[in-house]
Amino acid sequence: MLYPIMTDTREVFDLNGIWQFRLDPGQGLAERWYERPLRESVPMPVPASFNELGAAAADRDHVGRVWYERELLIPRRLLERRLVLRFGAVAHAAQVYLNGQPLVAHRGGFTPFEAEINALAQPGKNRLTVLVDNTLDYSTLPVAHYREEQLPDGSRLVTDIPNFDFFNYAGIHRPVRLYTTPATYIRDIVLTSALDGADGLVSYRVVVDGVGREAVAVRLRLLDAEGRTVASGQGTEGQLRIKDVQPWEPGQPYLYTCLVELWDGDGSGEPLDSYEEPFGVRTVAVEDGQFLLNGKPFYFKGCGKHEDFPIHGRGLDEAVCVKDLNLLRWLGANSFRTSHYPYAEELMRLADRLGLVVIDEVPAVGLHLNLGSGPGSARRQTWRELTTAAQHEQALRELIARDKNHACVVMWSVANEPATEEEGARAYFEPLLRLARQLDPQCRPLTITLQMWATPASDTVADLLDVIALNRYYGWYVHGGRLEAARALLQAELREWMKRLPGKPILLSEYGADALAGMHDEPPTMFSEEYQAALLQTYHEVLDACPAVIGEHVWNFADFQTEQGITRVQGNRKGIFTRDRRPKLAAHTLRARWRAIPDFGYKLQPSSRE
Ligand code: BDP
Repeated sequence: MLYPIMTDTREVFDLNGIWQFRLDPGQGLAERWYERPLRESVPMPVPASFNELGAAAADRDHVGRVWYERELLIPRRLLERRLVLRFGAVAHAAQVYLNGQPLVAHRGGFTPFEAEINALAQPGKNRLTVLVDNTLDYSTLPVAHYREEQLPDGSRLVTDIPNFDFFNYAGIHRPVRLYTTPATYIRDIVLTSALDGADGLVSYRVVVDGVGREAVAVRLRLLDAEGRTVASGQGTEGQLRIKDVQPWEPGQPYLYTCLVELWDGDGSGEPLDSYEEPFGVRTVAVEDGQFLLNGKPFYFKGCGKHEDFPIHGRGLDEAVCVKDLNLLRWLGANSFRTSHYPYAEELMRLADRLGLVVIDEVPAVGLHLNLGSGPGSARRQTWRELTTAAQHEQALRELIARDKNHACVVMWSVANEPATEEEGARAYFEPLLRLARQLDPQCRPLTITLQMWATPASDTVADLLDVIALNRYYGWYVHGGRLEAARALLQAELREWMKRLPGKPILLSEYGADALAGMHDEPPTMFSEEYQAALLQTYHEVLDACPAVIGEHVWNFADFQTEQGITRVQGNRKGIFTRDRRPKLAAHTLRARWRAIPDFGYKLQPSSRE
């Protein structure tokens, strides 16, 4: 799916700003609120989460539907064009109405969706209404425990407790835009690249749609960063050679532009449609126990993150995006994971530009009914109770469709901490992994991050993955406060993985400890800044000695909001930065380490071998 941009043939209109908003206590659909202007509405910014903008706990904790509405003024001349309304992301389900008529519905809170509006739009004023539902349950991604109960005073309590460790922010989280295309238009561009000596080979496929699509000619040019044409071709499919290519990689994130034009069959006049897709030339492969980027063994240094900030919650804030990526570079990091859901397209485009490598994750989190937060203590059968498979497949399709051309994306994470030690996991994941391999034109490696109960002895899916990704909390949830025990347990587990799957690379995809900024202790105790830093250092000694380890992602980049609970102090404090992005001691520890570790060839240095 193409990102909306202005070109010679396309216009983009921003529909962000203040909309009308109303919480729905339950009767909105029955009363058809979409048929007339929203009553009793309050102002609400888009994009933003609605949860923390009011002062009432009831707003923050609302479970169910909310309504957004705005006026959409459409100049008459625009209706002669193909007009598309596009939502960057609405969490978690949306039903969109235009002038009271249903336009498009979408399930899944982290990927874009769009619809042509010409049939329902009128010149002048239009009413755009969006019904948003934040309910999560055992059929959705992420997974939550939806519950209705009667309290002793007769009142009804509805809760939807996340089966995951971040606050269930909701609303219109990413930009809303209206854009035009000509009647015959470029629907999609698919790019893959290879290196051939000093040259780059770029294969392309252009998908043309709309009236008369068979009759148009496709022309394509590859431009370098200065805008000079370095290769050109025609037709909907082909391969082009870039002489003396500048590959994309961290440290030198060189981007080319693929300019696609549609022309009338006889090639006369002006282009009918044009689009510019930025791309990098680079290769990714897992071979001989190494993660190869442009044929060189890459070492991942970085963090798991969240889209999370005070006030606007999970709503896109491009200032925060820029700040975060700059701080990652300040740390000497070269990568991050979009834990636990696809991040905004705007951030992905920045990662391409700034040269940060991304592990791109679908919102499959909470697929474990026996880990900590599950209600009741009886052993449950996760894969019998969850009905997420269809949604999981859709999320994977939409993520790969959106992000397939990004140079920064080097691996897909198909789930975070699912119950891979339980019966049914392999049958659940095998088809999804197969599908991901079919869908990705670049055939990127696949991983799933494994939780602590998925051990070399109990896990049932790791052999299907290209990289074993481990989330480990020795010294925190297991043997908290005991760093020597943490060291011994981590060492022993890594050894067991190397025995079970020799030659399979291992990424430590999460490790860390909560630290309350400003809390200090010596010798270090849990929650102090010193303990967080000391835990990371203990892990690093073990990781450096293990040849199978191809990278380290600390949990988490910054403190973040969660559901309230007895283990969370206004959120999860495992950030190496505070929620407002100020460094804790651990950030300095990591900076000293990561600036000394090269992006390539780290484990080939003799000192890092066991
Ligand atoms: C891991 C989860 C992550 C949590 C983290 C923690 O993948 O989402 O925030 O634990 O408990 O299990 O801090």
